[in-house]
Amino acid sequence: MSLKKVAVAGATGVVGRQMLRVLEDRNFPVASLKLLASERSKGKTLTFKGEEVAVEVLSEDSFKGVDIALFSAGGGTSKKYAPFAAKDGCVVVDNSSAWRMDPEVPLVVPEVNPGDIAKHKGIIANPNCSTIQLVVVLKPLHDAATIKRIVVSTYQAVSGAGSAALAELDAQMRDCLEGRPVQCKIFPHQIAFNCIPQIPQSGAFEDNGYTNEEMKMVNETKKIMGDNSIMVTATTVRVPVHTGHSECVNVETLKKLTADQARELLRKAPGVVVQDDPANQLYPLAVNAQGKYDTFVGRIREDLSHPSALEMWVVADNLLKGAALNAVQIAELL
Ligand code: 25A
Ligand code: L14
Repeated sequence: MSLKKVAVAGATGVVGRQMLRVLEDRNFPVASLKLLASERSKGKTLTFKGEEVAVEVLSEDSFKGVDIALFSAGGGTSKKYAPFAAKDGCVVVDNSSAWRMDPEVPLVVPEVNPGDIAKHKGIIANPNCSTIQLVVVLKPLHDAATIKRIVVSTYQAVSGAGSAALAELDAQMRDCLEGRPVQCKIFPHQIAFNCIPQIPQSGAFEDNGYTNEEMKMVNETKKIMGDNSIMVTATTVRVPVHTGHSECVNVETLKKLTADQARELLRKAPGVVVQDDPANQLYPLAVNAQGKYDTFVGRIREDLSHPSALEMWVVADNLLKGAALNAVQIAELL
């Protein structure tokens, strides 16, 4: 691989910081690194490979001479600045939802549809965190037995909502334990010691009663798997976990798969680790997935109520496989 000039937009955010860690950890061939964020981060520095790098304010001219830009600064920022980067010959890997359903933009999970990268015109979209860990596990089952319908419920960590949200969870935990009233600024309700069936935390609901996050899982799953006939229904829930999204997944297949057959297929699947030994209380846990690159699956069993369906529990680090790692893997393929 030749050395690349890399920029990270949103470098000071929770995902941006993980992007730097992953670039470093995987020894990405970085010729130079530009860190971009909003006015608020002006004057900050971040460390990359032991060196301090100053954060610059993102502008239309930030991408001249840059080969690859990883964006994670929210949808509005991507919508506005990614086209300037693409125009300057830079390839953008965008972690926001801004471009994902654009028919001109590939939506890529390297274990599932790496070939779609070739169709890019300057912007490649990184899927939603909950969708990525779902499709990594479901792709081998789809190839073997054709998935007809997916019913998924998520238990999503607070870090998905950014650094201010993490600070709110911690403050509310302290307030609850010390008997003070909690304050809600980011989330519409108390998140400490609670579950909130609304993601994102503002402007979430669509006319059909689903949230944006739920509809992202429906639409992105079909696009990544390249199969519009797969039926998907989702309920997405915020839980008071720092990092690591968990999912309860029910999959109905055309051809029946036994639990043993599914485990066998998943043991061979790239990026997947089967943790399924109920006798020893072994199953995936968010606290164990945190900091890991793999997607973990367990509690695999045949659905009692259906002749050809499976139940399973899927967990991954939402900041790594759900965001920063997947983006860096796409950059590696580029
Ligand atoms: O819902 P969306 O739009 O899809 O957004 C998804 C995520 O993007 C971030 C935020 O994640 C959110 O969860 N984000 C979006 N809009 C934002 C906004 N107006 C926003 N963050 C701040 N302000 P995050 O908190 O992990 O931040 C991700 C990175 O995005 C950079 N960023 C935001 N707007 C930008 C931008 N970069 C360029 N141009 C813009 N217009 C952001 O840089 C961060 O790198 P930053 O300099 O704005 O934030 C640096 C530090 O500021 C602290 N912080 C976060 N939120 C707040 C805050 N401080 C005060 N008030 C806040 N509300 C954090 O410590 C952060 O590290
Ligand atoms: O579409 O947990 O990538 O708040 C990622 C973070 C959706 C919301 C996306 C969260 C967002 C999600």
